[in-house]
Amino acid sequence: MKKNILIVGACGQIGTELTFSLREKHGNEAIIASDIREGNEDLMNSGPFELLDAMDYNALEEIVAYHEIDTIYLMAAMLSATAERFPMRAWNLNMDSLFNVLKLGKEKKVSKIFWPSSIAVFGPSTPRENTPQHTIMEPSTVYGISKQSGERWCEYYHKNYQVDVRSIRYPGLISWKTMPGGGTTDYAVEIYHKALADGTYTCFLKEDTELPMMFMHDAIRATMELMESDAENIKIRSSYNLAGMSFTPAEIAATIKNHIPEFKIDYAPDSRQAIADSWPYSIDDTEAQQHWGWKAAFNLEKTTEKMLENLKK
Ligand code: AKB
Repeated sequence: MKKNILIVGACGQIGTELTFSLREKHGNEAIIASDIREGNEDLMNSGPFELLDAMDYNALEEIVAYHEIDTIYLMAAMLSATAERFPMRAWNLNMDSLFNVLKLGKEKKVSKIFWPSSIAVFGPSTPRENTPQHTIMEPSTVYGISKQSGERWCEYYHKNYQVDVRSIRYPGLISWKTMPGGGTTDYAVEIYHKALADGTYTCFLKEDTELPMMFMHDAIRATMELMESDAENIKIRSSYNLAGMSFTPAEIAATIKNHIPEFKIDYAPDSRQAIADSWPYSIDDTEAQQHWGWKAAFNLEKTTEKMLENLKK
């Protein structure tokens, strides 16, 4: 029986930590990491790795057959800020890679798929406080449009072809092992690096821009819990709202100051401000709690403590 897991986009911010966590749980050899380029030394040395362009269906199909893959986590994507600069490239990457894995699901070449969505599926007309699971969704970014379309396709493949695809709308993710790249929420990682290296940070969002965020440890746990849940618990096949914490740049700066009193922040908002202004302040994740028992563990204070502690090392 096939039992191995393939992570596509394993060298990115989420992929790296997901690879380590799945390897810890299932053993190194059962988790095949893949990406368009090689990752950091720890990742490359911890188990099997394949160079793979997620848009190349034949290469993907070959790896799935060769490694006897049962489950795919598709983590490759172009994020919000970069996608605004390269709209068609973002659309092609984000959609083609999803269609490739959904096709493998439809043809029963894999039995389970994880695909990440984002709070970017919401737009300026969405209620911004405690944004519900089902609400107005008129995303105004290329990334958001691709994620919203992806959600509709996931639900469609589940309903019409019984593909077991599961998804989470990730908020901004905060991690210390791998840097994010090309997102609007990236400031919430950069700020810790700069606070430790220089004692100052110039933020590309305004001080009062509140956004939903989550510590990576919680995000990985949520992803694994969702994937381990019995299929009958997964009642939403588009994507689940998921909440961790919400804060502004001024609030994260204040928690850093508790550890580094001389830390200074200033603000120089750029084009990412408009993207942030179109997203929710906070998320209602009642369905994730009720359907598969989700509960976040990290607040801003705990996140800051862990980030500074690990980055110092
Ligand atoms: C981004 O900022 O683009 C991502 C996201 C919220 O999906 N971190």
